[in-house]
Amino acid sequence: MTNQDKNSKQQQLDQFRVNDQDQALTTNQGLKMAEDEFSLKAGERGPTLIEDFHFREKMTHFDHERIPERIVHARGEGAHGEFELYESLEDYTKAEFLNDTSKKTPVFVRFSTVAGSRGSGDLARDARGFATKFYTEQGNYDLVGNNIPVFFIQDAIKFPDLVHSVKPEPHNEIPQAASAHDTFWDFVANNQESAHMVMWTMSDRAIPRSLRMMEGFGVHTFRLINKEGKSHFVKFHWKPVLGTHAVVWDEAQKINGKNPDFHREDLWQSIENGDFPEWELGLQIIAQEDEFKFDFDILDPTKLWPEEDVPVKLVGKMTLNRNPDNFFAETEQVAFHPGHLVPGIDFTNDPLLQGRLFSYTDTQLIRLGGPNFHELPINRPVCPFFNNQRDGYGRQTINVGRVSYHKNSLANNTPHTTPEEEGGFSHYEEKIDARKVRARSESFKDHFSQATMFFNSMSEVEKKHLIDAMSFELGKCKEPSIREQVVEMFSHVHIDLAGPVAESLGLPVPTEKGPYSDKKSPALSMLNTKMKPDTRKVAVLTSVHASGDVQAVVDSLKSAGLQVEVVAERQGKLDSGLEIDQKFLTADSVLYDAVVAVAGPDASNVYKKEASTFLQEAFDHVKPIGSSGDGKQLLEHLGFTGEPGVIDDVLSGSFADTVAKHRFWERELGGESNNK
Ligand code: HDE
Repeated sequence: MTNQDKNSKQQQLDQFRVNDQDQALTTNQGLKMAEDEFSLKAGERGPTLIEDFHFREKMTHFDHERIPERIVHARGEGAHGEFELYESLEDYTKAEFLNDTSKKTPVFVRFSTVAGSRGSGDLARDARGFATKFYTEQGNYDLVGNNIPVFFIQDAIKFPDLVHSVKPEPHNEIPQAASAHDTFWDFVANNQESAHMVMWTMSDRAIPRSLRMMEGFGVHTFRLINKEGKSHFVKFHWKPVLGTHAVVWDEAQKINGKNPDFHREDLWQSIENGDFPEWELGLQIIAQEDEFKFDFDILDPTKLWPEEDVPVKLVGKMTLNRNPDNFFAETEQVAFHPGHLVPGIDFTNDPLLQGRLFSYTDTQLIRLGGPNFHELPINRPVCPFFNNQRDGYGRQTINVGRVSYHKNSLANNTPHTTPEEEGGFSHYEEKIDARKVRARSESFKDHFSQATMFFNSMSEVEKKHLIDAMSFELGKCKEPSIREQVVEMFSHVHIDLAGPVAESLGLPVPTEKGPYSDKKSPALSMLNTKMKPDTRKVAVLTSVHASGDVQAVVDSLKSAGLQVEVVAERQGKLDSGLEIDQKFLTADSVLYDAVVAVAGPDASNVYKKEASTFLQEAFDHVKPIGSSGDGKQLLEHLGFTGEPGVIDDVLSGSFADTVAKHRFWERELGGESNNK
């Protein structure tokens, strides 16, 4: 890629990228060293000498390599990309990156789980962070969102309580990256504003198939401000081009063991393969004068705006097309802040958002060690920045001159402010006439209606998964009173949820608290998402010496846009000369979207045993299953033939269409629920 093809952020980062290959090893002072394997000693068998500056520098640097992990969202992965706008939004906002369709804005995105530590597994049942830094020519704009459109609490002052409850319990630091424990559910039952978000975290949304297949939400209501100073309320959405898909819970738990980097690797590999992840940016807009036209308060972060009532307008597309060069320098040091704004976007009085505006800078000060984190390459704006801030740990800018104050005459009163009409940021002048109180608005007090709407909007299988998830989580709680309180609480959401959960816990079914709202929002069901086969991963099972045209199967699946791995008893090559990608020992059905059996009765006993286990598990996880040639006999033997999503001959017809359907839930619903 020539320098001109690179966007402004990549050109800027190039100045900091260093390639050590073929270079002489030096100390940090640039001194070439003749030896790097032996410390300086008094005699070959004697003590190490303190004058060994090379040893001391190397060891000291190593000792200081770690910084505190993020208190929440510690485990994450990032990627670079670009954002393109479909149409000018100047009627709503003066933000230039949302006005000019000819501009591509560089972005850096970091995805994360919330509760687990940096080294925890990717498939924890949890919300996912979805934070985007737009490097605009007017400064950095950060959209620091989640894959769930609502939040557990309504006021930021409760965030430390929420996080203390969900993090591993303080006496024994158990469990890691899981909400299935007493303190979390104690918090839920005693802070019932969490009801709606808990519905989402107990749903399949909390165990995504891929980071590329999940939605993103800004959560809070923000404002868009146009050139005339007119304000509209807005909610931000990211809609994945591949649709929104999840794995099933049994699979999630197994993936965490088989490949705890499942999401991280999937993101990395897709970008390396050129299958660039894409999302469309969506806006829901409410006119200023319609603020009070809804049956919920639009400033309440535990409420969403049903898409059927306030449509999502798709306004642009983000493509992630480059992996970081260095995880620490980029993904670990990136510092997001919902208060990083550009003119044309502003806050509302959502009390959760207001508190976040304090927390994010504060946390970077401890995490990144001082106030100069904006100078780190990943955090630098692509536009110039000047002010009178000076000094502090790790300062890199060499500010010349003697003036570092405003107002001044010695530097002609510069750096100068910029009037609003010329692009200077100025806050939206909202009229406030209020008493100073510690209180919550009456309009925030309905905690259950939208939780009920979420439940009503789920398909039968999604409802079953919700019931199973709550039964699992509460089943892991040790205190009987917590189980009882939660079941009682969710009887306010729906008896069809609380009832089966109570039964599975062996508790009396609570009394019905209806009438329950019958409102539905079909957009909330993941069954109404896009179904595409692209980049879905298929395991082709075969045996080293077996007959069967594995090559033809691989070619046909690949030509349909699927990713294919050949799995056999050992690595190396098949008799036909085809490369084997995985052996049964290193592969597992939970790591694939679909499975195709090719070898038949002439295959080895190892194949027959391993392939049967593989296929059985894929079948239980209601995945598409196929065969080719003699492989059909194995499916017959397992009793799968004729079942939904099971295709005898993947070479005739399009197996990709079957894979696109993701799962065949009717197979699951035909069986018995674990609760019975
Ligand atoms: Fe965060 N959150 N948060 N949060 N959050 C952090 O900032 C906080 C909330 C979100 O990839 C921290 O740099 C408070 C909602 C993401 O680097 C911290 C409150 C949403 C990330 C913090 C919230 C988020 C964070 C920890 C309640 C969705 C990861 C490290 C008022 C809209 C960003 C850091 C990354 C990270 C505070 C609630 C999203 C401590 C006080 C709601 C995606 O500052």
